[in-house]
Parts: sequence; structure tokens; C-alpha cells
Amino acid sequence: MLSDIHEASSGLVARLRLAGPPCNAFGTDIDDLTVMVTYETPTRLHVVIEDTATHQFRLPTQFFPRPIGEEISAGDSDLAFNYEPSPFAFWITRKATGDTLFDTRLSSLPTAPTKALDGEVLDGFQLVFEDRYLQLTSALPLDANIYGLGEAVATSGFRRDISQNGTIQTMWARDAATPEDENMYGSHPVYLEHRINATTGASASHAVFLSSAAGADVLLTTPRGAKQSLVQYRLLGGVLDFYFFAGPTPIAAIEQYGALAGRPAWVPYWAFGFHLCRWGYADLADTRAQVERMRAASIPLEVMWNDIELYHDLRDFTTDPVGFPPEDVRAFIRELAARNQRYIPILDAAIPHVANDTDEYLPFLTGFARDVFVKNPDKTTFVGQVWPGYTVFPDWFAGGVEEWWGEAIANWSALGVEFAGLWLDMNEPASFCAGSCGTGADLTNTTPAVVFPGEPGNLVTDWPEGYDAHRWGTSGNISVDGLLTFGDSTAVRGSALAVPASVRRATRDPNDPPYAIHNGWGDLAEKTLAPNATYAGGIVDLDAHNIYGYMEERATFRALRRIRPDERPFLISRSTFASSGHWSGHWLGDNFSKWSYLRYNIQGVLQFQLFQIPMVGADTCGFNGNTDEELCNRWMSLSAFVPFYRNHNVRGAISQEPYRWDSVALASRAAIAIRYAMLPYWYTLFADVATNGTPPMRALFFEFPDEAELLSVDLQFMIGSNVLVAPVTTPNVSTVTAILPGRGHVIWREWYKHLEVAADATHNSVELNAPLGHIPVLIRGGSALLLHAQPAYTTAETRAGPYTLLISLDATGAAFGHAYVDDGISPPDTVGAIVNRTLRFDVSDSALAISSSGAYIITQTLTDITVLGVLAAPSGVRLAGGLPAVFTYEAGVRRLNITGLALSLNENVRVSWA
Ligand code: MIG
Repeated sequence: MLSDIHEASSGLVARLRLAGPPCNAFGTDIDDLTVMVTYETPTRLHVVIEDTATHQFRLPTQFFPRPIGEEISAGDSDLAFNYEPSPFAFWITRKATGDTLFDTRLSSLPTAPTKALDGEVLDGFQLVFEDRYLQLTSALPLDANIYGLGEAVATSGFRRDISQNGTIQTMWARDAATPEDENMYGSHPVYLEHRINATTGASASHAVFLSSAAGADVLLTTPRGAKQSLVQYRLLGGVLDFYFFAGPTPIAAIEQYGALAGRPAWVPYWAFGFHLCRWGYADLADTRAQVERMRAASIPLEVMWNDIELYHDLRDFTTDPVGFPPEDVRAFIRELAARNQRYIPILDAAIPHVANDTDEYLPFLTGFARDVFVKNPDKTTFVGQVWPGYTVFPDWFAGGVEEWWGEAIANWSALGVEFAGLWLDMNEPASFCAGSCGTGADLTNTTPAVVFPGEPGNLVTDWPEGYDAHRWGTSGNISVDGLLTFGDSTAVRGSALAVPASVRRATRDPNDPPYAIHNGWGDLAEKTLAPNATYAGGIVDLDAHNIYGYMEERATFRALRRIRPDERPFLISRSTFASSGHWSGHWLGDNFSKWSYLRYNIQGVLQFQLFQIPMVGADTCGFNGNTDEELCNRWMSLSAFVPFYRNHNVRGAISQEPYRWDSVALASRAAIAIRYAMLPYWYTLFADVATNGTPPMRALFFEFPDEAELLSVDLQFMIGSNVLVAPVTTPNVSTVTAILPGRGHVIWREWYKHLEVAADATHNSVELNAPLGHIPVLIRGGSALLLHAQPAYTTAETRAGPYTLLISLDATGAAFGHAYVDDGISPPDTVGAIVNRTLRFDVSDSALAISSSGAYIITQTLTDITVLGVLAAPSGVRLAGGLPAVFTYEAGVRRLNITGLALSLNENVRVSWA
């Protein structure tokens, strides 16, 4: 019950004591708690329930970019905190509608115990606060629309399953190859809920963030027969630290989360180029050959990557003296640089332990001397095992760790690995032992405990759904004897999503807390550190496990800023946590060369928009297993419309570079040309997310929140407000049935021929032509897109060319757009500003006004303007001052082409046609 309640205009502070005798369900009840409620901004409400003694683990604020000290008076909030003192319960309402958004009152929940979730018993819904078990439950509307909670490959799709079967989203960072419906690399305890009022049709979104790194289960379910659904949090420690964001649009709710969690890092322009990678480029000659073959095939390559082959004896910060002599690596990277291309190597989290006294491996020796490695409870160094043999793990909480890590990175670069960015792998952190490899481990044994894929005993033999290796061989070709087997009726059509894997309960290891979260491997120590592994200050891995990757990203970003003060750091990391986007991008990990994973790619990218890690993408063409020509073709097309665009492959699988098959080469060239034309648009969207948290990639309902039929759509997506993509996601088809949002009130035109696309009036859907190599892309009426006129081989050459403006008018003849331009590389200075220029495009009454502001000088001119939706041939086109411009008009497409311009974008411009 609540006592000592101190109410202030910005919230309240009160004491919370146990209402009855302790239940000690999975630990020791903590009797003396403090409740703190703060109205922080008009759209953000903060509710903390913590132990008054503050012994429980809290996210260390010094490592997280968070606004501090913000508060407003309750009257200015869109949300209201309501409570009952005894037994204590609270509920959050939206003032404008009176809607209850979150509600812990037992009276609002079904009576317990209730069977739900496939036999998982919900033991009750009371608030529990113990040292090693915290539980809080909120009622939700029946069958609520919930998005987020991750990282997940959810068989239900982007919209999470909250039926009786429901969802158990476990938060425990795990090096698991993208299993369906289990915990994996990252932990993101944030969800977005979207509601459409059945009576009024009005919609509103809000978001709920539990700021906690604790190992956790978050349950979404509807108990049998209940009239309400619910969310239940079960945490292995820490405190209950909730933020509620009022939205009310999906995009606003995501932006509000970004303002709290720390907005994403600025991304360099080159990062939007095409990246090529694989595990298995044996040496520099092999790596260089890829670069040459890409160029010979005229497929743009921006960044060449190397995996762990680069290393000497698989050790971080080295190069293999035979395959990758450091001076040759340097020369190679400089050759790339001379052609505006770049290089990114992998960096594993674990540091090899020296094998013996004569082993002079400096990163270990200096780190050991400076005491920056994770320890056992008895203060000895914790030893695990990864590829190079026995390893230690950087302790990101240790004083001096960042300097040590930064020096190792700088030395590596000085050695010859002049990288443009870094790829952070294995940072869950992954280890091949369950917890400690034990005292007495034979450190001289450096043979990895795991057989590489592609080696005997671990051959890569799997193929995409429908691929018949007996018939077609092992080339992955779908063309046999010159005949395209695509369209062959014997191939399998599509593939049903797999049945959700059943979740195992964890074992009761003494190193485990009493409540067993639904970690996919059971034991929390499996393939990672032991929960009792200890960081500086006595922090145990059980509390900080889920932020290991986050801490590495932050340390690496800051190290890169010191090493290259004039450049934006570029990182891609596997294990992420809330706020990771502030430092790093993410790739979706070890997916499979399967059509199902091409589809999961889309929900994955959408999830990470919500998580404020917008620079994200999947291993294109698929990682595990062999790909085939058709899957790789479709995936190269799809990923060209996803922020992070990288083809990556497992060791031992057939090669899948886009030049390997003619059809894939063709599809890739076409898709990359569109992507590079759209770079100014992508870049603007990423400026918007870095400054406002506005997600660049959008589920359709983000843009059209009142349209209930869009709530589960996750095989189509939008880029910003203006581009709609409807990729092919199944084999053996040549059309896509797409839903067109806007219910007939929005004009959609397809990208290629600029024709208007008419939807079926009952379903708002349309069948779009999508032969192999062609991805349907639509442009929204009412938009103005600044584009590069001449997509070239690299982003630098592309942006050296002129601009073109594509205007797609709405039914009233209006259009609007904006663009953000800067040098593409400078980091924000200490006050967060970059020299830039902002352009706004306003079209109405047959006239375009461009307003230009800022200090950055754009040297490329605007040479063409294309206006779609011009109903009649204009008699003339005039620039400011009445100067006539050259134009043509095509009545069939209602297209006005204004050409031969040389307009400066550093000044305001006016162009009219009538
Ligand atoms: O245990 O470095 O997710 O992208 O190719 C495998 C080899 C280690 C896992 C990464 C993958 C990478 C691979 N790594």
C-alpha cells in the first residue's frame, strides 16, 4: 500500500509497503519501495517503482544518452497518472479521449490463475517486487495491436500475437541464428500500441518503454474467455522504470521514444551504397577479385568487407600474414579509396588469451595489465572460448577500457587496416562454453571447439523452398540449358510460415535465478558468460548481460570519434539494446536462404525503426544454407529499398555475389540505379531521424493510421511518406497483389513508367506486374522528390552529378517535399550542428517554389523537373523573371518534362507552367 504521498504539480513521490505477508515467490520480497511519478514533457510520463535502499541494479545513467531533469506540470500533459493507494495499483489515461492505456488494477484483469499461452500458467497479476523477480501486469484491449518488443523473428508478423496462444518475448541476448519466436541477439523492452476507435474511426498510438536491462519475459496474451488481453512483465532483477509516450500518431510515439532513448547517429552518405561481404573470402586475392568482378559486371560496389579470414589465428586486431599481409591490405584499401570505395572489417568482442609466456599478443597483455577484462566472482579473469581458442572479454565498465580499446583499434588501422567503419560481431557476448570454461583450461589449445561451416561434418547442404538440387544441380541456377525454369509448375509455390517453436523452460542451475525466463537454450550461461561473471564495481552479468553489446557500441563509437574526429563513425552491431541506435546500426544476423526469411526481413527492418536503430538490413540472398538464382534476384531487389544494403553469406555455401547469375546482375543494376537516384531522399530521411527520431522506413499504418486493413500488412512497406514498395516475397510468381493505402483518396503512380495505378474499389488492392528482376515501387501523389539525375558506380560519383526533381501531383494539383543536404561525412560538432542546406518544394496552382536555406553550398545544379499529373499541355513554362524554359508534354502519361535547366539550389527558385 502507498503512504507518505507527496504530490507536486509535476508528479508525486510516495512510499510503497507490502500489502500483506511476503510471498517470496522467486526471491526475497522487498518491503520498502518508492514510487516516483514525473510528468516530464507533454507527451512523456515517467513511472518508477524502486527499492528505497537502491540496492537493485539500475541502468547506469552515465552510459545512456537521456534527457535529465525535464518536468512539466501535470495539467500540461496529454497523459494522466491515476492510482489507488491500497492495494497499490495505477493506470494511465489519455486525457483527450479518456482511454485507459495501461492498467495494473486487479479489477481490470481476469481472475487468476488462468491458463494461457500454451500451458504457461499465469500465477496471478499482483505486483511483485523481489530481489530476483519483479512482476507487473497491465490489462490491454482485447486483441490489442502491439508492435515491437524484440529482437524477434515473430511468426505472427510485425503485429505481435496476443491471442490465447500469445507471445513470450524473452529478453536475454543470445547468439542464436534467428530462431522463430525465441530470444535472440538484442533486447528491446518497448512496444507501440495502436487503437482505432470502432465508433468514431479515430486512431491513436502510444508507446510503453520499460527502461531495464534485466533478463525478462514479456508476455502478451488473452486468457481463455477473458474480455481483455494483457501484457505481463517478469524481470530477473532491477527496478520497474516505465516511460509512457502519448503519440498520438504512430510516428509521434516513435519520435517521443527517440527523444528519450537518444536519437540515432548521423550516417555517412557512403553507407547507403551497396556492401559486399561473405564469410569465406580466403585471402586478399579472393577479396580483390570480387571488387574487380563487380566492376566488370557494372554492378555498383561501395564497400568491400572481410570476415574473420582477415585475422591471424582468428585474433582481433591482426591480419593473416599469408592471406592478408598488412602492407597489401593497406594498398588494397587505398586502391579502393582512389575509386571512392571503402573497406569494413569484422571485429569480434572476445579477446584471445595468450597461449603461453612467449605469446606477445598485445591487446591481451595491455588489457590484462590495465585490468579491463571481465572477472569471476573470486576476482580471477573470466575465461571463455571463441574462434581463436580461449578468450577473455572486455569489461566495458572498467576504468580505462575505452582508451585501451581505442588504442587497439588505432594500432590495427595503423598496421594497414584503414577501415571506414567496423562490424561488431559476437557481442551478446558469444562464447562456446556454458559460462566459464573453467579453471585449469589448457590455454595452449587454440583449436576452436566448433567446426566451421563448409568443413567435413558441417557442410552446407540446404536450399531455398522449392529448389530441387537433384534436378538443377548445385549451382543455384534456375535457368537450365538456357531455359528459365522460373514459372515451372512443379516448383513449390510460396511456403507457409513455420509453426511457432515451443519454448523450453530453463534449467535450475545454481548460477541461475529462481525464476526461469524462457531463454531459448534454457541455461542462461549457455554459449555466453556466466550470470555471475563480474564487471567493475561488482556488477554481475545477470544484471548487465543485455547491455554488453550496447556498451561495446558506445565505446567503439567514442573511440572512432577520437581516431577520426572529422568523420562520422559507422558501425554495424549484432547485439543491441535500447539506445544502441545512438552509436550503431544493426544487421539482422544469421538468417537463412529461404523465402520465409526474405519475408521476415521486412518485419525485422520495421521493428528496428521503432527501436530507433534505423540503419538496418538483412544478409541479402540469405546467410545460412545455399541460396538460388531466383531468391537472390528478388532479395537483391528488395534490399535496395532497405537502409542497410549488404549481401553476406556463410562459409561453405555456394557463392551469391550479384554477378554470379545474369538475371541477378540485371536485377541488381536496375534496383541499385533506383536506390542511387533516391539517395537524396534516403539521406533526408536519415537527417530527419537523427534530428527528430522520425522513422525512415514505415509500416503502412504509420502513414495511414485510421485504416484498420493496414494493421497487419508487413510484406509491403513505405520509405518515408512518399514511396511505397511491394516486393515479390514468394517464388514462382510474376505479379504482386498490393494494397494501396489511402482508400482511394490518394493517387499512386508507379516509378518506372509514371502511370497512375488504379486500385480495386472494394479491397483497395491491385495486381502489379513483377517479372523476375522487377520490383514494384509506387510514388504518392502530392510528393516532390529530389533525386540524383545520373546514378553512377559509387555514391560519390553519383552525387557529383546533377539533380532532378520528380513531382507527383495530388488531385488538387499540389505537391510538397523537402531535402536535407550536407557534405555527407562531417560529424555534428559539440552543439550538434552540421553545415547544411535545407530545401523545401511547394507546388500548387501550376507553379513550383523552391526555398533554400542554410550555409552549405550545393555545387551541382538542378537540370530537370518532371511533373506527373499535369492534366493539359501548358502553353509555356517560365522561370522567375519570365525566362522561358524548354519542355515537352506527354498527354498519355500526363507528364510535363522541363529540361535543359541549370538552376542553383542555393537560391530560391520559382518555376511556373500554364
Ligand atoms: O560464429 O564471423 O553473425 O555474420 O559471418 C559465427 C563469422 C561468427 C557470426 C556472424 C556472421 C559472421 C560469422 N559470425
